[in-house]
Amino acid sequence: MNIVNAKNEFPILSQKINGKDLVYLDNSATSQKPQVVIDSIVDYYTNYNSNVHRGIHTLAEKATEKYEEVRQKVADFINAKSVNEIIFTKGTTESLNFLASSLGKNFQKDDEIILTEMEHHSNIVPWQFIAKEKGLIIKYIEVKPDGTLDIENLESLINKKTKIISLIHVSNVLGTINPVEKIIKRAKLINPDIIAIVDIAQSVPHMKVNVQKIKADFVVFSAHKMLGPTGVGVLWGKYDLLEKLHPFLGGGSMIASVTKEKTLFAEIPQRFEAGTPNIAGVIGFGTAIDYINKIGIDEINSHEQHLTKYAMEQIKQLDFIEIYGPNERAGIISFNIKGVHSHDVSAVLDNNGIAVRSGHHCTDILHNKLNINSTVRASFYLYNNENDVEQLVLGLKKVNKIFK
Ligand code: 7TS
Repeated sequence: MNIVNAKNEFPILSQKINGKDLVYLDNSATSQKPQVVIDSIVDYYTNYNSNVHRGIHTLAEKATEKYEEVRQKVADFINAKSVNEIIFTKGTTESLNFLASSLGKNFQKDDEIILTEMEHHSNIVPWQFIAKEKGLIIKYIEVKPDGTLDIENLESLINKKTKIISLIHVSNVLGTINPVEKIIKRAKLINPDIIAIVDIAQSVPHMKVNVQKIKADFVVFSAHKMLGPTGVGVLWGKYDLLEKLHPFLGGGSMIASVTKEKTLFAEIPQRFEAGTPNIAGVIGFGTAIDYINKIGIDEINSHEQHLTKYAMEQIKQLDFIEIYGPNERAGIISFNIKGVHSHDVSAVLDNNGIAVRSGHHCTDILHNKLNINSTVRASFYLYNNENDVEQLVLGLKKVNKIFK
């Protein structure tokens, strides 16, 4: 499969917005879906719609087989040791709520949790819930003005009371690629019992992520950011740690037996997938992984690196723009046009067919730290090309002219 022609395989991208060819640069919010992903969802509903893990009729067996095949695809994609380490959730947000709520059950007053100032709200709010309930202390690894993490004094944040370090791999705002492996190694040197959680929602769609290599105990991510449907996410955990987790949701499918007095749980991963899951979504997610594998994740990464450099070179020359984040970055550029609100920038770009996101991107703490109210964010994926970058730059010049 050829990355240069990839755009043709995403039907949504061929339309015009406000009379202009759509330039979709809001990939960090959600990615577009290739025709094959859409087709696989339609195929499920048209030809074998059925519930999973219960019926023994033909359709139910086919649906179960297709659903379970995806678990193996996910395991292979992130290099999990076993297919039983893959739990399907609704998304990164649910995966993190699950972890905070279940791991938090065993924490005592004054136990500590380490986060970073660049976390998405989904990796902050669930920890604040459990911290309030249990009297825990949350500490933050600070963000430096250049948009990288200040890990020089990491050791001073960690002690024997630290239970969790939960951090983002790639910032969904700054594109910073955090040295998670190094951070986790150093944290565990001080306290080997620390559980390390890595939010790979912004990294795994765009670069090879090997959960063994980054030394994570758990990782979380969402299908919709990697060409898959909304409403599907993953929680991966080391099997021995999953065995110690209390289920987040109770109900059908997650039990071995239920009496009036008590419930015996099913084996993992079923134990953690109560109720009818998003079967069509999981099947579509499997097709998305196949699509990424066909192009090759390294190919996708180098294509995005090229586009990002191309865009940075041109945007840096616009003296009315302030860019945030480090030079070495993933395919995300957040910026402001001096004196213009990000929503106004985004609205004028939209008039020109260009979709970017404006606002705080669910990262209030990061924006406060950088002393900015909001940013405009352009984020790339495999189907973007140099023409998209050129349109963006032209659009920005137009915005500046209007507001000057
Ligand atoms: N973590 C990261 C790094 C993210 O980028 C997002 C979504 C989440 C967690 C939450 O994922 P969800 O699928 O549960 O919503 N990020 C964005 C964004 O940047 N703009 O819209 C969604």
